[in-house]
Amino acid sequence: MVGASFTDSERQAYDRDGYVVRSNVFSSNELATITRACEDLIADLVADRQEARRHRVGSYVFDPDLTHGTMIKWEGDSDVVHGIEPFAHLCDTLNECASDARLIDPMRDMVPSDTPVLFTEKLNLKRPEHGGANPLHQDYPYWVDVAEVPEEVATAMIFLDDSTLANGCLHVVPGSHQLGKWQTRADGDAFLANEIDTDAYPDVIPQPLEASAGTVVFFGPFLAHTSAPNTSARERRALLYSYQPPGRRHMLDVLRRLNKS
Ligand SMILES: O=C(O)CCC(=O)C(=O)O
Repeated sequence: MVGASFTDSERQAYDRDGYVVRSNVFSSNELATITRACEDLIADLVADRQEARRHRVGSYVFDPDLTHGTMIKWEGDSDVVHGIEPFAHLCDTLNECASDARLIDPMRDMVPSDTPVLFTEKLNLKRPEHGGANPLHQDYPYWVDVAEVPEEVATAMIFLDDSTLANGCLHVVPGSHQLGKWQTRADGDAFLANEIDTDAYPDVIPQPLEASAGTVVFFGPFLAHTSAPNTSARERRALLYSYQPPGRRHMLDVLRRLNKS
């Protein structure tokens, strides 16, 4: 499969469940190249960190690296990186990956444009025995006031490693997108207010979505999803490319504005 739009059954799955899973999209050789680029980028960013300015917001610890135009997320107070966002402007290999037909073709079925472009990119590391949880959330609330039309942003998540229950695989709530925006938390700061208020949904049990390396999961902004900490000795790295129609601001524009203020 070179690129390939959604098949009829994938389209039905996307409408019904809010996500589509494609296995074996990237070969092990491709993953090796991409993973090397990720690790080199992280090593460079961390080596360059002169003055860490960490802010605990919601369930995350953010460190805005305005020189490079990325947000470094740390695992609490440790020196372990949870992830970075955005990154495409920092690495040719990872930027080229974003325009791969295997991501763009399905995106045409998820984003109202024949030429979807990036809104943001996340590299989530979930390191062995350190990688923290991603609380139950929809992407939509995080993007309100950031994306120009947050309901028109969709994501392709590439698994760089086999992801299992032990190393913190993604969990999803099939069909959750059909309810629109879910009730969010009101017991913390403005960032915590993006997370789903799980007390309001006591019967909801997210389903594990174990995936082999090279799998891509495509999902929209209203899919409720979460992942557990990595308690294993194995890496669980993933790239999340989020797309929108062209002509709208990118996350980098938001960070650059922060830099000026
Ligand atoms: O990496 C994961 O398991 C979850 C990623 C996610 O939901 C996010 O970064 O918004």
